[in-house]
Amino acid sequence: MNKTEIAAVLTEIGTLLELKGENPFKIRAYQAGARVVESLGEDELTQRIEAGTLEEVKGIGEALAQKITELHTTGRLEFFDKLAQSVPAGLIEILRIPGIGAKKARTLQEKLGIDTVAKLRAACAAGSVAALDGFGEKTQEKILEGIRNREAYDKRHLWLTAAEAAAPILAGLRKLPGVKQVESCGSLRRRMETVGDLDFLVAMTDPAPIVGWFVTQPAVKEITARGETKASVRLESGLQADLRLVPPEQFVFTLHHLTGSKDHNVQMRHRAQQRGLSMSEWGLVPAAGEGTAKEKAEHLGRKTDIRTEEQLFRKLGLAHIPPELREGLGEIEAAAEDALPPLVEEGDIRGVFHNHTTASDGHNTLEEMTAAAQALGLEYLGIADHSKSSVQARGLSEERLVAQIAEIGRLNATKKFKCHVFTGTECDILPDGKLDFDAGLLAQLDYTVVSVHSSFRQESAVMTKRIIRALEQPHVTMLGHLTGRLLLEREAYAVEVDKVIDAAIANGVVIELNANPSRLDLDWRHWRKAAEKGLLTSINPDAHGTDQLAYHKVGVGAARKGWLTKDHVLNTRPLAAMKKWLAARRG
Ligand code: DGT
Ligand code: CA
Ligand code: CA
Ligand code: ZN
Repeated sequence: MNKTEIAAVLTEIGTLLELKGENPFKIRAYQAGARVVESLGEDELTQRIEAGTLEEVKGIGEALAQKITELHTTGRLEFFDKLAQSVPAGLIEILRIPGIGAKKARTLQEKLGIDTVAKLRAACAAGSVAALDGFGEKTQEKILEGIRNREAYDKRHLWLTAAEAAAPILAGLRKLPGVKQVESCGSLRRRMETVGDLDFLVAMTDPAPIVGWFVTQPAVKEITARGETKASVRLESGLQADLRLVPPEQFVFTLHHLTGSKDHNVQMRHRAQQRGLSMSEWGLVPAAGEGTAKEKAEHLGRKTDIRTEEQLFRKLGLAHIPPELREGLGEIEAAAEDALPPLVEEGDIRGVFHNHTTASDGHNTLEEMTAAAQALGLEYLGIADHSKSSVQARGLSEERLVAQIAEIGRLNATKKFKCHVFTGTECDILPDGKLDFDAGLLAQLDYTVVSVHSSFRQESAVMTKRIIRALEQPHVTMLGHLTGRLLLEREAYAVEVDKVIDAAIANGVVIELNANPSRLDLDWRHWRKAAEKGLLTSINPDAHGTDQLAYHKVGVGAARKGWLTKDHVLNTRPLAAMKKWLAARRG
């Protein structure tokens, strides 16, 4: 962590201690410590930590020095994590509302029993906050406004929504005169499932016209900050966007820094330090010698021979780490051993399973879907309309499914499309783990996806048994959206994911990576381990219309975050191999 981050943690420790009514001297020690750290030079801090002379600084005792060192080197502090856990999460959230410090938060809790933002909003609406000593009407109004703003600003956005908002801005920036390189960094570049804000980076020779162009884009609703080489705006959707402008020779360093993640950056800086280097958004410079990292970088300036991220990683003895893997989850260790996997790519996808038509709740007919899949260059399209128990989705009865199998057979026979259509179903897993269709019918299909669409509130053990029972039935090819989560809308249902993964492997069942941008289920965080155990996935768009077939590209991003290679993904197989695989699976 850098000094600003460390100071912020120390300040927060002070606030949490105050909230808990701890000894005022202790509280003040942290608050003062934060100010001292902030006043140190970044390099001085690093040097003192390395030399063990932090305690010589006035205002930093032994305990504080230890904590600062832990934060600086590991980016974490156990003491802080435990302290934060001991305070109700709602109270910590309340503290983040402007105008509420520890003292006010304690009063609210003691007098009105308020320990969540929701309770605080209700109390403000009822006027009981204004009636408290030391609050009043004005404070109450300010708190309400703070809550409303936080709700708007805190909202995260689906990756695809953010990517679509970024695309025209990226394209526009690339066309401006004097612009050398443009990239969107941050969580968008790392393909996180949700994005907090956009981070644009531009290498240029003249900043003025670029900032001017950025803040006057049609999608911009409000300019929140504007400087010579940076600007921040809020777009109509509520999404915020930052712009940073740097000289061309600095681009690669800022690109890496702004791509993150924070954890990855902390580990990279640590690796640089071990090599006597200081790594920052300014450059990669020798740690020794006079001057700040920024000054040194400017001094070295154009003499640096590092122009690409490849070269930057190589300088630290690392293979190139794709942005998707930069989460501080072992990618640096793997890159050091040249053991990063060759990640699956969009172009590897040969066809897509789990798609709906107007027969159930899709918006397009079988032929429209097939034409669209072909236009995307896909060799095959797997249809999987809902089964009869999903009444709200117009699930197919046995008769209608049999008719659809015949219809698909006729379509394939006409050879009207080069794209082959596989027959399938998205068959409900009933609350007891039985399937909505019997084995005889499933045996007539090319493939079967089984999914949970009801009784979401079952206890975890019941849900887990239910799903595993379904996986043990004959003719089950894939498990659909394992956890049922809808990003930013609905939590996953309670289920023991690891047990389900083991059961899928044991039964030769594929677990889908549902590529709908609101699902991305199973989550990327599970895939590395699951694939190592031998689990196979299929990246399924779950398209309910022709415009959603390309969702598989969003899924590829999540698969890459999960360290998956082409071999881990079933639908990278060409048509002939796919037919063979499905036939063998059917037995
Ligand atoms: P988001 O926007 O919440 O979805 O996530 P990010 O990763 O895009 O985070 P953001 O926009 O706050 O910052 C972009 C990147 O810049 C972040 O991934 C790492 C780097 N960065 C920003 N602030 C800090 C910081 O205080 N310390 C460190 N080490 N890196 C930072
Ligand atoms: Ca961001
Ligand atoms: Ca940002
Ligand atoms: Zn479904």
